[in-house]
Amino acid sequence: MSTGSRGRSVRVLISVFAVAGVLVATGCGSNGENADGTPTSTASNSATPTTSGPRTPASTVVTVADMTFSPADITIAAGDTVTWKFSDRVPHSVQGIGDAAMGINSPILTKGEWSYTFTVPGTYRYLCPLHPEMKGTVTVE
Ligand SMILES: [Cu+2]
Repeated sequence: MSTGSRGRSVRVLISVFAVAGVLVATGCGSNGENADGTPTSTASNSATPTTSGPRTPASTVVTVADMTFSPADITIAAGDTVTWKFSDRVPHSVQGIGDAAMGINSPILTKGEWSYTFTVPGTYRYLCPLHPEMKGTVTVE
C-alpha cells in the first residue's frame, strides 16, 4: 500500500543526486581553468602570526641535475627568491607555464644559476622546454 509513496521518494532522491552531479561537474570545470597556470589565490587567510618586524626575504635553491628539478614542488613567501642551480651534462632551462608565470624564463644553461623573485601570491608551474617531462611548481603564499 505504501509502494506509491516509496516510489516517489526514490524519484526525489534520484533528482537530488542529479543536481549534486551537476554541481560536481561545474566544480571540475572551474578547476580545469586553473590548470592553465592561473594563480590560485590563497590570500583569504590572514597572515600567520610571526615575530615582530618585517620579514627578511628568503632564498630557496632548486637543483637542476639528472634531468630533474629538485625539489620539484616548493612553497615560498611573497618576496622570496628562487635560484635554480644547473649542474647536468645536458642543457636545461626554466620556463613558466601560463600567463601568470610568463616572467619565468631562464636562458638555456648546463652550468651556472638563474634566479627569479616571486612577488605575487599564487601557484606557478614551470617546465624545461627541452625536456617537457621535467616539471616543477612554485607556490607563493
Ligand atoms: Cu631539460
